Parts: sequence; C-alpha cells; structure tokens
Amino acid sequence: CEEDAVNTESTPAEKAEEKPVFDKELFKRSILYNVMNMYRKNLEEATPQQIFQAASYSIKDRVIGNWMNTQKAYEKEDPKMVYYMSMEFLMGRALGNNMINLEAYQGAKEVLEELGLDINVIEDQEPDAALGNGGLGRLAACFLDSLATLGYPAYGCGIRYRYGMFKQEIRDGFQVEVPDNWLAEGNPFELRRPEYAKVVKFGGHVSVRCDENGRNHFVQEGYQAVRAIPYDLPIVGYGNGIVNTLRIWDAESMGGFQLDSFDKGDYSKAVEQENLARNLVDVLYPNDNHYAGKELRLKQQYFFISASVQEAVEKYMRKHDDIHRFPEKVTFQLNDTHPTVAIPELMRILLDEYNLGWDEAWDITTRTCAYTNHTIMAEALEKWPIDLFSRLLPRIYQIVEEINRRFVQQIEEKYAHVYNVNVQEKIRKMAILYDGQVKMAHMAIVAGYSVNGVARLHTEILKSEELRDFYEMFPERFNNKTNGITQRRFLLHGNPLLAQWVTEKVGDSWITDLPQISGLKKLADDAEAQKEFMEIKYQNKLRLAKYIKEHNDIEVDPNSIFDVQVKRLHEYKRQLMNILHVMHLYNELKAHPDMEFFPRTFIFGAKAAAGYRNAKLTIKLINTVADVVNNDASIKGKIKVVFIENYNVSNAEIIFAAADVSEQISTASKEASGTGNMKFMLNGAITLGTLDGANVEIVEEVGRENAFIFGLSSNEVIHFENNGGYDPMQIFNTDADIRKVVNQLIDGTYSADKELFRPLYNSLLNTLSTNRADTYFILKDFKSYAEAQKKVEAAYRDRSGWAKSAILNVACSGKFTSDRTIQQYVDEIWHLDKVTLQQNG
Ligand code: 4GP
Repeated sequence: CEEDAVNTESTPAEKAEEKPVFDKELFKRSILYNVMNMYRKNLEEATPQQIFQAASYSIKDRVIGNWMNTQKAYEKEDPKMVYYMSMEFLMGRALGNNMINLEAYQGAKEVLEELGLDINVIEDQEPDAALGNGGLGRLAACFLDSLATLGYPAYGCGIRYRYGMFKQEIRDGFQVEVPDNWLAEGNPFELRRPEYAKVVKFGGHVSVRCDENGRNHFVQEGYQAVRAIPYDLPIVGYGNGIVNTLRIWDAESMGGFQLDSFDKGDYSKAVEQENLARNLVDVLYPNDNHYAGKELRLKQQYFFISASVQEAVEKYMRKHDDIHRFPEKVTFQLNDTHPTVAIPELMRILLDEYNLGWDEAWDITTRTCAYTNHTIMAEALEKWPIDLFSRLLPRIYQIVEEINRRFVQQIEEKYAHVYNVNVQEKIRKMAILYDGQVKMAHMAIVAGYSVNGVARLHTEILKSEELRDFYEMFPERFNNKTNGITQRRFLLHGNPLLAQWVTEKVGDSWITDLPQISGLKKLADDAEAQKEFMEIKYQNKLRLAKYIKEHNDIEVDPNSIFDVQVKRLHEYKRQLMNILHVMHLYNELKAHPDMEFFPRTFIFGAKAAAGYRNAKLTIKLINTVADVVNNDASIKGKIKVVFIENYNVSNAEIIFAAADVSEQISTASKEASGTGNMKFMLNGAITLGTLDGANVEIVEEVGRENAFIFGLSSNEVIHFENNGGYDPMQIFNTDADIRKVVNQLIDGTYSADKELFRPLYNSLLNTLSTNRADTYFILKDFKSYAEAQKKVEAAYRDRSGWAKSAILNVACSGKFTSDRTIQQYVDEIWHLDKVTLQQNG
C-alpha cells in the first residue's frame, strides 16, 4: 500500500504540459487590489514597504492553493514524514525565493516594471528571517528547499524568535549589536495556527501514584506552564506544486494569572509564569560553534521540542491506532544536540501518556531519532549541569537517568571481560550523566539510529577521535552526509546573469539536477565562453562595488581581484591570518613601491558572538587596517580592504556572485564542512584553502590544479594537538616578515592605544593566555598561505587560465547541491517516499 501511495512520475514533456503558467495580469490586479485594500492607497501613494507587503500577499495567494493541495495529498497518501528539528533556520528573504520556486520571478519582474517598479527595490524591503547564526541554520534552510523540491514530506520545527540574529553595525571600527526586530512590519507569509497550540510544562516536582494494577504513574506537579502557538511558513518546492511547512513556535502565557494551578494564592509564581512566556522566545542566542550554558536556552530547547513532539504524536494518532508503528511514519532528525531533549520527551509521552513499558517506548524512540553532528569544537559540546536540568525538567531528568543507568550497564556488559579495557574509564568517557553534567551528544548517540557528520573528513575525525568510543560500540550507526546548498537561491536567484548563461549553454535542467551543470566543462577552454564568463563576473563585481560604495563609502576597483572571506567570525576560521597577511602585503608594498602587484580588494563579512572578545577584536583590527591601507595614497589603491557590515543571507547572494577568490582557510580538522565554500564554487570563485571540511571534496571534484591549497593537513594538526611539538615563538623569532606583522599589533602602527590588540598578539605567542599559544596554527601556516596567495596573483594575470579554472569550478559543483544531500538522507536514513502532485494553477 506504500507503493500505491506514490503516483507514477510523469515524463518531462508531460510535466511541462501540466505546469500552470504565471498569470501576469492576475498578479498585477492583485497587487493593486492589495495596496488599496490593505492601505487605502493607490500604487503611486504606496511606500516600497507597502508594495512589498502587497506583492507578498499576492504571491501568498498563489502559494496557498498548492499548500492546501500538498497537505491534502499527505493526508490522503499518509506517507512517512521527516521532522527536521532545529533551533535555527536561517531562511533569509522569502518573497524572491518563493517567486523563483513558483517559476514566477521573471513574470513578476515584468509586471513590476510595467508598474514602474524595480523588483530589487521591492525585495530589499523584506527583512531577512535570520532565525539562525551561520552554517547549521542556513543548512537547515537549504534542506527545506530541497525536501520540497524533491517532493518529500517534511516539517521544519523551530522557534519563532521575536528577535533574530542581531544586526551588526560598525561604529568606530567596532561591532555593535542592534536588535533585529524582523517582525516589526509583520510577516506576510506566516499563518498563525492556534488550533494546534500545545501546553509545555517547566519545573515543579514529580509525584508517583500507584494505580489499582500496581503500576506507577509519574505526574509533574507545581509546574509553570506556557502555551506554544505554532506559526506556519510555506516552503515552496521548485516548479512541482509541493509546499511543505516550516512550523515555528511562539510562546504565549496561559491566559491571565492561573492562580488555581498553583498552591492557591501564590502570586509570585503566577507572575513568574507570565514572565516565562514573555521571555522564552524573545531572542536567538548569537553563538556559533559555541555553547553558552544559559538556563533560558535550555528552556527554549524544551519548549519547541515538547510542542513539536506532542504535535507529531497527535498527528500520527489522528490517523493510526497503534503507537508502536510510529517509526514507520515519522522520523526526527536532530540538527545538532540542541534538540536532543526530543529523546526523553518522546519517551515521556510514550511512558506517561500511552502507558507503554520502558522497552517498548525505547524501541520506538530509538527507531525514530537520528542525530547530525556539526562541529568537533570542544566548546560547542552541550553539557547541562544536572541541578539546572533536573530543576527545570524534573520528569525528563528522571527518564534521562534511566537511559543513562541502562547505558552504563550496557557498557559494563560489553567491556567487563575484554582484555585491556578499563571499564571505569569507558564509563567516564561515555556516560550521559557524569561529573554533574548531562551530556547531550552522548544521549543523542545512545538513542539515535543514525549519527552523521557533514563532510567525509569530519565524519572520519568523529569516528577516529572525538566519538571514537561510541564508534567502537555502535559502528553501524555512523555515516557521512556531505553538506550541500540550494542552487535555486545561490545561483538562480543570487546570480541571474550567470544563471542565464549556464542555461544558454547547457539548458535549464541544472535548476533541479545540478550535476547537469557539468556540461560546461567542454566550454572551459573556449575563448568566447571565457570572455563571456569574465564579463558576467565583471558585471557582478560592479554590482558589489556599488553596494560597497553605498554601504561603506569605499571605492573599489572592479578590475582588482575580489578576494573574499565571509562567514561567522571565529578564531578557528582564521580571519586573523587573512588580515595579518594583508598587513604583510602592505608592508611589502611600502618597502618596494615598484614591485609587481596586481590590485586586490580584500573583502570581509562576519558577525562575532556578542561575548567573544578575540573575535570582536579581530573585526576592529580588520577595520583599522582598512582605514590605514585604504587611505594611504602612496600605494595607489593597489590594496583595498572592505568590511561589509551586517553580513547576512541577502547580501551574501551579491557577494558570492562577485568573488574571484574564496577564502576557506580554517585550521585543518576544525571546519566540519563549510557551505560558503560551495556557494563560492557554484558562482565561479576559486578556492584558496586548507584541506579541511568539504574543501577536500571540492578539490576532489574540480582538481587540485583548479584550487590553491596550502597549510597543515588535519592529521598534522591532530598530531601536534595530541603530542605537542609546535612552538610559535620559534617561528616568530626566526621569520622577520612574521615578526614584523605580529609586532605591528602592539607597536602603534595600527592603534595609538598599543594595548588594544594585545589579546590578539597574546593569542599567537603567549602561552599564559591560553593552554597553548597559537591554538589555531596561524603562524605555522602563514608562510604557505602567503605563497599560495602569490600563486593566486600569478594565476589571475593569466586571464584565460583563470577563466578556465573558474568555469571548471562552476562545472564541477554538481555534487554540492543540497538535493544530493537530501536524497542521501532519504535513501540511507529516513526512507521516505516521494509524493507528486497534479498542478492545477
Ligand atoms: C557548522 C559548521 O561549523 C560548518 O562547518 C558546517 O558547514 C555547518 O555547521 C553545517 O553543517 N556548525 C555550526 C555550529 O554552525 O553552531 O556548530
């Protein structure tokens, strides 16, 4: 019957016939009507923001029909669903993306033109939905796009933060965080769904009641409750009529002071309950690759997970009567450890609400939950203090205790009689509860039927280093799913000129089948194609130059090499190495004004977590160097340094399109995958990078000759980390170029306050400030980085050779579509069936 549920696929020709065409006249009328109806204005009187709202509602009208059809088809066919559980969905803007995926973009653009409007200006009215920090959150957004486009039934489950990722302002070179009130003008695409509200309980205590059959029942009492209200956002598949749902939860108070639910008259408790709802979903924690251990964060985690799991179970039970078969219809993918409380929450529901026995509940849970690891950074590992965890989630904690007890027993059974294994040591390293902490990754692995890393190298490091003991115990659970990105946002929408060119050359099948883009390979040597490609790149550089002029008031030369590093600011990503190298080039130019030098524009974009001192100081350093270098007439504009304020998904699209060089220079072994690297590649930028994360696979696809690879290998880094033997001071003492730039951090060259950059200096040299100086091997890799940069320059002088390499990068990017990643999750972890729809316009 599963088979019956899936419609047979139609041929491409039939598909083309089925497709409804975008009705431009209807769209035009709808915009005019919406402007009038919503604002009592005609078009001439409306502001761009109002026109954006009106256009969004017009597009939403088109989405809604497909949304209903999709959900009806799911209802009828009852396919297995994946619930992608994530604290973060870095969606960016919806209007342009929805128009693209409805194949309505060109038509909408023409309609707006007819109305005297520029589609870019209208799109720019929309705030980014920045419900995420960086890689992990953006990956979730790409995955939703691919799931809908491939026709797989899916829900994204997350939090409707009232304030998303902060807006970054640069004042006097420093990052200043400004609240991101993204909902200020309302969100035209969302639907509030109070009918699916859930109650989530915190705190109190657990009482045990014995029923007449002698069975214990655990009841949470004296708790504070919050009402979780879902808001649904449509996730439009490309050209297939499918619309999935991103369901994000808002918190509301239970409605007035519910003094009855507490010890009567406990006014302060009632006030606390009100406040809990008010603060719970206020703001996204701005940490990337870092765990801050804040109580409110744990509350957020349980809040959206409890609501999502309750709804998943209820939805299942609306159609089925046997809870034991839940995993046949539902799978939970846990996006990092943040949603791991889904495991004990599902157990709680099965045990306490469905009265299952432990083994039955555990069987269901462990066939439902799968876990993705996104980082090996030790500081990102979530470990909640037991006292906090058990106070906040008393019943959940009891369940975690029991999961841990049984797991420790399993370790003992497995290793008790194994020669040479110290069982206590195994327990110390693997237990879920140890040292007064709840170790979330351990719980995710113990209960997950799948554990995956996000690039081949990363998965191998998990298996051989960080999660070695778990791999030894559960080897069959471990697998790799190399990340991907959606070409629909990052090429079709973000780089229309290149998208058009690719389509002219190889047809448009790449939009849903990216490997088809390899058809470009045969053009890589073609002089005419190279010229066209470089002209498109030039136009995109002009577009970025204009953005930089408007936003930074810096003139940059579109004929210079655009050398770009945009990503979160983190020491392991080594923006510091990049700017130290810029300082070095500047020293060289000052010392040898007539040296051969191809003009370069170094472009940075990065937000730093608000409390991350060295990251914030690196931003200040970049801006300070920019000030000095950009204003030094003696170097004749050969180097420009630009720090793009408030790097986000929408300006990223413009930046990727304009890049020549893609800086992917993390310390080898530290970047789990990276996805920016893939977006640059797709847009024809050449990677300058270490053999880290997915860079390894990028180079494998495009060939080492079409990338600039430098630096320590991951094995070398891990070896130094495990055995010592690296002394940055020795490099500092023996290399005059390095000594000069490092000293310039504290000798007043860049700041009258010589102490300003001292912490950065110390991070490189001073063993007292950290366990080990230069934790990220910046000085160690500096020379080979500088040499690779020289090769970049030489390569760029050969315009034809550069064009060839760049075209090959685009041509070889096929593997890095998130469509491929999702297909692998489906085939190897989730086992979903595709649903196809008749489209009726
Ligand atoms: C990121 C990783 O740092 C990045 O390499 C990877 O591409 C991305 O996840 C998606 O898998 N990790 C985080 C985090 O964003 O907070 O751990």
